[in-house]
Amino acid sequence: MKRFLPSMLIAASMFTQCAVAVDLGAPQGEPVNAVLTSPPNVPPATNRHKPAKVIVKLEVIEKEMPLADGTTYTFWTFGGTVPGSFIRVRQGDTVEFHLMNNPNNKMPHNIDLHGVTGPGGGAASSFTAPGHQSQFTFKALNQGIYVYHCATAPVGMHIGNGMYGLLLVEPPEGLKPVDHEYYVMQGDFYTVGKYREKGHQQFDMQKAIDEKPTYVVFNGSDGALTGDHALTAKTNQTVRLFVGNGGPNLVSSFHVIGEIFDTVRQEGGTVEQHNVQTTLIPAGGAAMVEFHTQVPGSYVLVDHSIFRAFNKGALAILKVAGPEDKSIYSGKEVDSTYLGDSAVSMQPVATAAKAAEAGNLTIPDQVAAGKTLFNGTCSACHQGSGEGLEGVFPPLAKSDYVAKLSQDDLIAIPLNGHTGKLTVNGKDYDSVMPPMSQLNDDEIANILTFVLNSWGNAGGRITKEQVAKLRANTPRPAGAAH
Ligand code: HEC
Ligand SMILES: [Cu+2]
Repeated sequence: MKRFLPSMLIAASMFTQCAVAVDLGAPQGEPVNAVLTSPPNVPPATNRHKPAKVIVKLEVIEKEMPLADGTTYTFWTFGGTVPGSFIRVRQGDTVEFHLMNNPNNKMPHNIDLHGVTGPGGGAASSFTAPGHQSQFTFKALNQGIYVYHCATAPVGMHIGNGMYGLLLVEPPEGLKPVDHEYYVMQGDFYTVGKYREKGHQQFDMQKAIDEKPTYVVFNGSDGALTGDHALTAKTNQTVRLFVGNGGPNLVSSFHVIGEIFDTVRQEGGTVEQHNVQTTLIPAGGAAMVEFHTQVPGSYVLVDHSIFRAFNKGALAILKVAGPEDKSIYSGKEVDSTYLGDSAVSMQPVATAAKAAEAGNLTIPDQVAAGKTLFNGTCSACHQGSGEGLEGVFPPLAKSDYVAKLSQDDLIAIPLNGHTGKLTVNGKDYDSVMPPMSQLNDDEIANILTFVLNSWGNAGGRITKEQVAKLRANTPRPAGAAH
């Protein structure tokens, strides 16, 4: 065995040598137009066995899109999406690249493709003013999964506004066929307003320089891959994720809760690593991960720097459908601990935000939005039914304690927390409710309006102005968020 190992190592290193930069010769046959796809879709395999000339046409579009429900942002995009269009070629292909800068855009842009061998990865040859286009050609010498991004000054701002995507250079023999391929890319965003603050948000340069993102998300927005937009698969299938990290600042500790990666091509390289729980994806890097699905249910994709998942948006869902396999897992859907409010549609929150902006927010709007938010935050303790847990978490349903409180004292509970004795419906509680001041003014207003109008409580309404006033006039306990 001892004598056998070194020869295995030599064989492995010979293999990797064959797999690095190679010129497979001149393109053959008719030029091919590359199929570009929007995330989370991946173009089909090239299924080619000879190098070709591949034409890629990518348009830069500056556009307003949602960053969260009720929150918009002016993204700068490659192909109209964040991340940008997925590009798939084969090792040895000669790529004729056309970059168009939409005439309605305000900024010049260019592209640096990490799969290009040449100064700037194409950046210098692709600098393009609005209403113009540029063209350059490169040969894809190395296989792998590569990030591309804009590299126009200020580079951080262009990347921070969503200008990145993935380029797959298939090995000459192609990738092993799988049942599903998906395109997932993490990015950090910096806004003047707080996380989930409603309305149009501006880029915050100082937060970006300080590397203190407001949002860390997959595929360009909070909830881009949750609810109705979740990724899907069936049991007994193989899933391959192309996972990129656009940054601009953060490194991703990419993890799928409840799955183990059978195979990871770490950093997008050629060496395969097996049986991985969490893979590190650098800013400006990518990985290919593969796993086999056995047990049905919801699998949560996260950046395991976990506050980013639950408080900044870095959370996506893969729904696996199929029959239970009790020999592998006893059953029961992933609980709300891991899903939070992403298990439900956030549409009511967006509806309420729109109504508030238009100046016609109704109590039913607030109740619907508040219910959604309650289920992601308060329900962990007070339960979805509002009944609480006897002796531990007091009920909010028909609470005689809530009924006695002034509106300001009620607002103060989620805003500043509560400690010490209180009696609800004849039962004593002496515990701690942590301040939930990371919630915005409108979120607290909507949650409390929902509580007041649910489960037999007396009704009433809390406005975001009331919450804002109390926030300004009362101190947060030490350690609480703003
Ligand atoms: C981590 C668990 C936890 C979470 C989450 C939580 N609470 Fe509480 N809540 C408590 C506890 C414990 C008390 C009692 C505190 C005490 O004994 O001083 C309490 C008390 C209350 C009370 C007053 C008592 C009553 O039942 O009428 C209200 C109102 C309330 N919480 C509202 C909320 C709202 C709204 C949210 C969500 C924004 C929330 N809580 C989230 C644990 C929690
Ligand atoms: Cu740009």
